[in-house]
Amino acid sequence: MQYSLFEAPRNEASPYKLPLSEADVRYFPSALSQDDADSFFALLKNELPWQQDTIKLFGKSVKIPRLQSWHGDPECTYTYSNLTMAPNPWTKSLSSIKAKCEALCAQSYGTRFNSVLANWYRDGKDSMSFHSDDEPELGMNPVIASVTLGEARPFVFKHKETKEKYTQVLEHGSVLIMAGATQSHYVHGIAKTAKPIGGRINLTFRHLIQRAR
Ligand SMILES: O=C(O)CCC(=O)C(=O)O
Repeated sequence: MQYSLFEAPRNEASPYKLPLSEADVRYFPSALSQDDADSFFALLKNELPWQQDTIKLFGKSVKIPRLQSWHGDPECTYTYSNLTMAPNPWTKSLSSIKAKCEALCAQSYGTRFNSVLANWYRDGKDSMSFHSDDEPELGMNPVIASVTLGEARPFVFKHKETKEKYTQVLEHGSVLIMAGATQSHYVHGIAKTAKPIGGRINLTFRHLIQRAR
């Protein structure tokens, strides 16, 4: 059977493979049921210790345009843009969503996640600038599972050389899995919008490699 972009199968077992060259990105629109997605959104919004971190950009300290919370196994300290984050412990909801993401990854990648970056986009003014998830502690060709709860937002991929862009709207209860050479060839981000929109929680589950000290 053939599906157009807007009729992609909405069942968790059959992801939509994004048409990106030199990348492996799979989108599961309804990975979580509507009820689970609604209750995880309400729970995480209240239970995570959200904070607005400051990063160094061109030598200047700037507040990032969103709130975030880093969680993981005790050894999973993470550094990006000169910001070092010690992990908060797993909560019951985060562990349960992690298990769901691992199940989606089981057949193709067998990835076990040991950490998650939670992002809270309060409204359309909050955003994430273009970047790749290519920190050394993620290793070569990392598998990253990205969960959306709340307001749907366009997620844009931009090829590092051709500058070609591709947009996938990430919906409430969806999971996007980025794998293979995706991070080597693309940057990704979430743009600001002037539209009056609601809040969105994004969870990016990662596997950090522990290096010998
Ligand atoms: O909110 C999103 O979907 C993007 C999150 C992201 O790119 C990241 O945490 O590295």
